[in-house]
Amino acid sequence: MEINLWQERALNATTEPVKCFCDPKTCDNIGWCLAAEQCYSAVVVESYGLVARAGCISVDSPLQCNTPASHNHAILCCNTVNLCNEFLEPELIGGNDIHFTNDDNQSNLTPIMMSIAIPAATCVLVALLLYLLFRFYKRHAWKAHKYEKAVSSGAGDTGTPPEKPLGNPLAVQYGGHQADTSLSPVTAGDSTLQDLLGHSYSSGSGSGLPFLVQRTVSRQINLIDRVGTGRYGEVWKGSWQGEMVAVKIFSSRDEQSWFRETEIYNTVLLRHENILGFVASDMISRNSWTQMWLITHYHENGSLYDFLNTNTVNRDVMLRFAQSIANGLVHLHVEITGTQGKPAIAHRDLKTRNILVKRNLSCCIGDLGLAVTHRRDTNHVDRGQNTKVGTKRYMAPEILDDRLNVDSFEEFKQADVYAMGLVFWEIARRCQCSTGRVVEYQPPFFDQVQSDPSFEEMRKVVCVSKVRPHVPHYWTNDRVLSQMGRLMTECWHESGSARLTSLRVKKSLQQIEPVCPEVKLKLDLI
Ligand code: C9U
Repeated sequence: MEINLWQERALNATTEPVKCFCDPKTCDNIGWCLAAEQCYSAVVVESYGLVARAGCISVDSPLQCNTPASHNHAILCCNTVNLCNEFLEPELIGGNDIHFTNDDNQSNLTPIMMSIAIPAATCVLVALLLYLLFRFYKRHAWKAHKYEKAVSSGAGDTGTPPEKPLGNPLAVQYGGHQADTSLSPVTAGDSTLQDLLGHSYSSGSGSGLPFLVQRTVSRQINLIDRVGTGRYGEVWKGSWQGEMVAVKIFSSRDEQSWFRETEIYNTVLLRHENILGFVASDMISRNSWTQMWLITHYHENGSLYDFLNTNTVNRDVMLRFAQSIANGLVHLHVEITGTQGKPAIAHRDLKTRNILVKRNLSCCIGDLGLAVTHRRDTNHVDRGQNTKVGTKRYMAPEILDDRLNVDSFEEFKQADVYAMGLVFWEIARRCQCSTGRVVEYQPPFFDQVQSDPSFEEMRKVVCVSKVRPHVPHYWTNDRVLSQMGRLMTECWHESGSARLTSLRVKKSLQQIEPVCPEVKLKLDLI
């Protein structure tokens, strides 16, 4: 006769102490225990969840059989047959929604895992926070270091920059609100920019004011109108103590240009009527980002590009523009020795957008963010750290086909003269002169390449097809226009060494007779 498990257990119950099913943890993984009296099965609510317990009851057990089911534990006991508690299922009061689990390993793991996971996650978070703080600090410290280098390398500095920004940088407000300068240690008093710049000029510093004065001035500026925006950032018309200034706020992608321009203006004495007049340079921290400002004289006529787009010119204005640009370029290109001297500078991004038209209708050259300097005694070409390249449309053939020797300063100057030739062409197209004809403004190679041409596009046009801007035949009908036409062709010669030098261009332009010399005299007085 076959007997089943229950019958076997029932038989055992009469002869031996009852054998109870026991959860492995309590019974060292044996799975059973021998009870003098009772087996139990219980559900207990622990802090980490519900656990099922099973085993043998003794007098000193924390669980006893006669306790009624409650909301935090329930127990059922038996002693009828061996392992009688295996399938007992006690229920908590109101515990229908509570999941009954028998997985002791899992329930024991939960608190262990939590005790590891929470501190680990906290550590990771703290580490991440420290890393971000470190990066933020490093970035600012690095910028500040470069700023100090760029700004304070000029002689005549009145001190080292303080640890905290002077004044309240956040108080420089957009839209014409007055900046809070109450904390500024350097007061500009009733001085005009002219007074301040005149003093710094004679004190032998670079082109700018002493470092702390630059900061003070920049933080007293009200930004009035945005007059330009582009990849470089923004240009604002601003006012300082009632005087107009131009503020270029560099985009973060172009911060190298700000460093370079700040460095050049602060180390080189660059006061010249045909170079955009420098006022101050500043780095302003706002929350988590930094604004880089370059403050210059303001010219209400805007850039030569703006001017030619909306105006035509007569022969005298054309000549005036060309002569002043050549004068500015000569001043950059020449090295002057002595205490008031300057290194030779090549611009590397000459174009109508970087030339400003002054009220007296002469021009001045701005944007020295790419400039390279050269000193004859050491024959050292200093290209700065800027990885930016010039404007492709204005690049000389030797740049486009990568032949330019970057250790040769002469070649940088020749590339500037090529760009100046293109600028002359843009101006001459807008001169009716005595021909009775004038054409709309167009940039160089407008008929060859798209807007924002690629390097390769320009190379094909300028180096492979050897195209140059068209010099119209009707220009030969005018004495000044035809001379201008000849001059520009000599600026954009294929071979850099065959081009005129900027000094030669300047002298050639001086030899062209103005149509109305008295107008020139009047304009010179403005
Ligand atoms: C965008 C080219 N640019 C112009 C100026 C500057 N870049 C600049 C360069 N370095 C430092 C500071 C500024 C600049 N602009 C002016 N004046 C100005 C006046 C009117 C306009 C533009 C510029 N208009 C643009 C077209 N719409 C009407 C107004 N002065 C000095 C430098």
